[in-house]
Amino acid sequence: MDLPVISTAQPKGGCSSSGCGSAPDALAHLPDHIRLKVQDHPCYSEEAHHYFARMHVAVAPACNIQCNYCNRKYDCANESRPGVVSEVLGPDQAVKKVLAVAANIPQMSVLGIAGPGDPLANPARTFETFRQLSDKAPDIKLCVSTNGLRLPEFVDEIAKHNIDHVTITINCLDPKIGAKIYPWIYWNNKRIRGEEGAAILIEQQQKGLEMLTGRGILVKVNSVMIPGVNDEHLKEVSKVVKAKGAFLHNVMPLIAEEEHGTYYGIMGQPGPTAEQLQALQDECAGDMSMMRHCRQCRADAVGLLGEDRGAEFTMDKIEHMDIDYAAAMEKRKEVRTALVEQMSARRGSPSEPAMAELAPVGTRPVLMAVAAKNGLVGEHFGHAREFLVYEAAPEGVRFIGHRKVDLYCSGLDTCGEGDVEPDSILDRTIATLKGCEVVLCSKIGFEPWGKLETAGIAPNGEHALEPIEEAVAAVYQEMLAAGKLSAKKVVMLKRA
Ligand code: CLF
Ligand code: SF4
Repeated sequence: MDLPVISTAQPKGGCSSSGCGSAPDALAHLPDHIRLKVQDHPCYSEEAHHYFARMHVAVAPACNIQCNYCNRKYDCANESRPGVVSEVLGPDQAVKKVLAVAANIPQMSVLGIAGPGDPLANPARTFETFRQLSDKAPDIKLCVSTNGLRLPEFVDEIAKHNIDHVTITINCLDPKIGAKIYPWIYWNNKRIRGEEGAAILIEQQQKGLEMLTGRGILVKVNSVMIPGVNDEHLKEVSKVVKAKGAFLHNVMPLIAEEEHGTYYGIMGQPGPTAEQLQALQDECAGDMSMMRHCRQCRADAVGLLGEDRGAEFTMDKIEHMDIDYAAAMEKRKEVRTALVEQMSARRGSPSEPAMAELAPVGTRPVLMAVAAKNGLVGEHFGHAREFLVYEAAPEGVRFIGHRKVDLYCSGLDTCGEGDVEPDSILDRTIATLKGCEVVLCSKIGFEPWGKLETAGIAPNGEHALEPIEEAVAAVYQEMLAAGKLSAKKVVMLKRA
């Protein structure tokens, strides 16, 4: 039976995305040369991740340490989630793939090497890939992620290839804690276990961090939050790495399922709940900028964060692509310039009201989930594979994180009608959105609308194609006007 689809509002004006004090220009305080480096890096700038894509090439199979959250069958869990395996490429294949992707996805601004093992445990493969790319595709930013064990040794090489962004995974500063995370490291041709191995790793990581920041290379620190092991300690880590010049701290949740075959998975070590993760990120944020939009992507990811277009660029497809990279670079330049202008136009809208106008001080905050596309409320509820969660409060709108869901609907227009997947998918989505009071999307079907309402989550399609922060701020003000923000709502978050 065809059920009516609840229509959405047409795009409309209003205050800018940064309006209502919602998304202050987080890069505004930076010197120009740093802002230029991060404004189109989807990991280093939260704003940029709505517009610019990254890709990884899996050229680095070996690793020189063992983490208790890692199973070597899978990608490096420091920079990707366990459970997915990448096809390892040689440098020539990797370069071919990067050029093909860059020509086809002009908004792809960054090439990262992040696994499937540790890039600096595979220096020849890693640096040959970077060497060729800095020569053939100088318009692509180069990025590397490492456990840091061999970092001091390769700082010169990193600088030589113009690699301006380095991620070090630092889970602790204390070897006693380190011994609970790293059973061994491989160092000077020997396996070194326990606290002794952890102490060497920590020393190398800190030394590498200081050497990189000393040369003006931007460093992001990733930390895996392991409840009961390093969660309290990560506040100290945040302080120390900031003092040493790290640009950003990314606290990621431990993912440990028994089926991944990792030590923590088998031992039943729990990961943090969404509430625990947010609380720790907020505590660390007092000291430095926090990354909250990490998708723990795989070592061969392609596309915007949260999407994976890898299947379009398998080696057999690339073999048949004829790439004119000089022409592609022209096109890339046009597209990327237009995107930067679009971002800056949205930030500078004259309609931006003062922060204090969003709601009277003391008004309770509200969590809202957004089915997003390109920085807009642009996705149908049933087509969303993830929802971005924002908190609206009197002082503005801030991004909190994302929650992954299964695809509810595969139809192009029906969005939850006709070809509806089993109710269980919708029930799981609703459970995942627990704590959110509103879900914003471009379109939603009658059935999910009713179920969301019953679960106490108000569906809202009235702000379709508006910039996200603007839409969230508008809904918050509508709730205020309707008297819905006076009562205290107890928000319980569950792990997404
Ligand atoms: Fe890749 Fe990492 Fe560079 Fe980004 S990913 S090497 S800094 S280009 Fe980004 Fe992916 Fe999170 Fe990494 S979302 S896992 S932080
Ligand atoms: Fe696994 Fe990465 Fe740790 Fe190496 S550094 S053991 S690949 S998670």
